[in-house]
Amino acid sequence: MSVVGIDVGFQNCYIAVARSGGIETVANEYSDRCTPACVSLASKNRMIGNAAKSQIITNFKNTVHGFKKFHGRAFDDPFVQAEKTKLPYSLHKLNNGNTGIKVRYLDEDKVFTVEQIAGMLLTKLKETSESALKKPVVDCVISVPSFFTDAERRSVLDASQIAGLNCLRLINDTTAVALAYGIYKQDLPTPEERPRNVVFVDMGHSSFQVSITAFHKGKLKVLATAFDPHLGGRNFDEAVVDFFCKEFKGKYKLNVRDNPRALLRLYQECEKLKKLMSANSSDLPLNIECFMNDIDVSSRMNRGQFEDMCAQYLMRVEVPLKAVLEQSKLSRDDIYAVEIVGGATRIPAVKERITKVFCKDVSTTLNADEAVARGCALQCAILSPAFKVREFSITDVVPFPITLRWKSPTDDGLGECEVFGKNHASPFSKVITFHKKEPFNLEAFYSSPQDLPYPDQRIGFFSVQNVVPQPDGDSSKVKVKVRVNVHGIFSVSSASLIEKQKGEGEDMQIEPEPVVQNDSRAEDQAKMQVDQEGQSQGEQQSEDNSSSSKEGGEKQDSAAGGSKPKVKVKSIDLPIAANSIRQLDSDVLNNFVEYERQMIIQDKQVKELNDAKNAVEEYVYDLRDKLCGIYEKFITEEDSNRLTLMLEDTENWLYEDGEDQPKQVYEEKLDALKRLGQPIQDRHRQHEDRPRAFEELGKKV
Ligand code: ATP
Ligand code: K
Ligand code: MG
Repeated sequence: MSVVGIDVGFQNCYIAVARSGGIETVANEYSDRCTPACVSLASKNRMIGNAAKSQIITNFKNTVHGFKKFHGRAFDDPFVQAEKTKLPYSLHKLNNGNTGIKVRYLDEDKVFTVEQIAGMLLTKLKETSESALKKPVVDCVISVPSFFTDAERRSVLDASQIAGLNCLRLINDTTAVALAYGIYKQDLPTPEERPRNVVFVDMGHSSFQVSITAFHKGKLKVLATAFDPHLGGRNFDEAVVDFFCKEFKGKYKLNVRDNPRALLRLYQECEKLKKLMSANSSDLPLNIECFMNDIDVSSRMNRGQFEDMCAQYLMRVEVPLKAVLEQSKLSRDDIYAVEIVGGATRIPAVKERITKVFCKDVSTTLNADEAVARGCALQCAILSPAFKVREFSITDVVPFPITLRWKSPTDDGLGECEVFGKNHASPFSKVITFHKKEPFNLEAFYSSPQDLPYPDQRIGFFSVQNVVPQPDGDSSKVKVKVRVNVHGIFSVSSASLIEKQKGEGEDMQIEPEPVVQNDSRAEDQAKMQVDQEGQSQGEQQSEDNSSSSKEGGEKQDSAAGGSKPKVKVKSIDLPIAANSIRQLDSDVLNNFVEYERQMIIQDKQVKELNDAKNAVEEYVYDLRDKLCGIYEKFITEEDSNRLTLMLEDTENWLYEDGEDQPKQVYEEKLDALKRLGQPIQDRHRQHEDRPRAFEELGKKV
């Protein structure tokens, strides 16, 4: 099995793998360790990553980037609608209300889902890791922002499935960073000692995330997370772009915003300028030739001006930092270090704000670009039975409180209860005991909509089926297990009906309120390794603890357990029908998986065809060079002229009739040329080998 960690950024993706030497980040075919989160569709194939990025301006309508935040979002989502006006490509409302991306592909209008586009990107990242590891890659760990809700997380998992990946865990960005920080530390406190509390700050292109994590030897526990989901490097780019748009309007009478190509170019140049300003406080030039209407534009900016125009964004930096500190109930003196990662933390003014809040210099001991991917690979290594890695337990947190509401079709016993509070440990399971005579419905939702960076509070609907009264007409005890799994996704994972045995009746009381308890094994859950299906091993055991001492919270059970021998109870599993918000149908998902496979084949065929065509072209150039160079002495002038003419014909053919031929035609063409070129090459080689042979002979003598 493979050990691969993938950081899918809004702008930049990184891959880390485990090899015998340890964890390393790998480079793609462009020798670049960063793969742009970009997919470009064309009339014959797709380009993904670096190749797609180079199409952003030339093929802007069909080059998709900045799509990470459309995961699990409805087309009518206010965020999607706001982004739509700024995008060079088109969005489209899908039948199920989700966000679709409309492009031209294979000379047809085509609408892809976000999962499909993200799946394409993951296909590329999968291929890159496969060529690094020289074996097929299936298992991996993928990072997501800590503020991603269930719908967003499920959408990322669907994308990974489309790409043929088995995501063992979706791990929060800042938690991956914490793991990359902690696992190699030899001097972490022992269990008896006070923990080492470290703040992790990640500002990427689109978002800002913070966590406080407590470390002990062999384990980390996230205490709290906070975020500004809409603050990142791109806001700073926008501020700079906005400034120059206004300036160029006055200075050159250009309406840059009306010209998508010019605007995209300006974005690229402003991002470069922004990065230069991080290293340089003096006045820096911005020059773009032939920018619009054949006009060259030029201007200047310095760091001071930049900070002024970004003041509104810089102000927002301290908000999550203060919030996370408050939630953790720690004081600044309790903080051991503030580790920063993410490209946008390189902005000096951002660093200053962070330093100010914690009254502590920020540390940059981690690789700002690669730490997330490395943490993902480490988590994958921990989960992989085939890979030996130091034991390290990870306890994450639930980012938003989750409430469960219940209702039976006939009784009016409507009720609700918060099952997971903010910063509750995750993954985690709880058992809720109900007393019901008939099937009932549960509805899960995020209970603090004001903090939710997502417009829909709902998580999912679950109906607990086959519930019947006891033979004596009493309500049955129904135990429902709810959990937040390794991916940070909530579900009602199982339900069982506890059958009352004869003679037990006197002890049974009808509880007016359901009782919520931690699953007896759930506390250990964070310590447990997680298997490939993403379920903790403990959870796979059957639910057989209905009369265990853990049930002491319920009066009747403790009475039964205390004075009499343990009551034998029979537990019957109940089916649950689940319906989650924005969940893709499994049929639809399977079609996407199949379609992705076809597109991969198509891309491969196009690549082979191009390679065959390029081989002809290369041979033509190579042979022509050599005919007037090293081969000159090995061919008569007449033959050389004839061959040169033929090469010229072939070259012309490549641009005319030979522009678009089947692979076989190019292969035959190459063979025909080689038949003529080979004898010359042979004569040349023989000649070259002869003196060497003499030398060898000389040595022997
Ligand atoms: P996200 O985490 O939001 O999904 P991402 O992971 O793709 O996004 P990163 O790769 O961490 O983002 O950071 C990219 C951002 O960092 C871009 O806005 C980029 O311009 C910015 N950036 C990179 N280097 C510098 C620098 N030297 N100075 C200022 N900004 C920089
Ligand atoms: K990244
Ligand atoms: Mg990132």
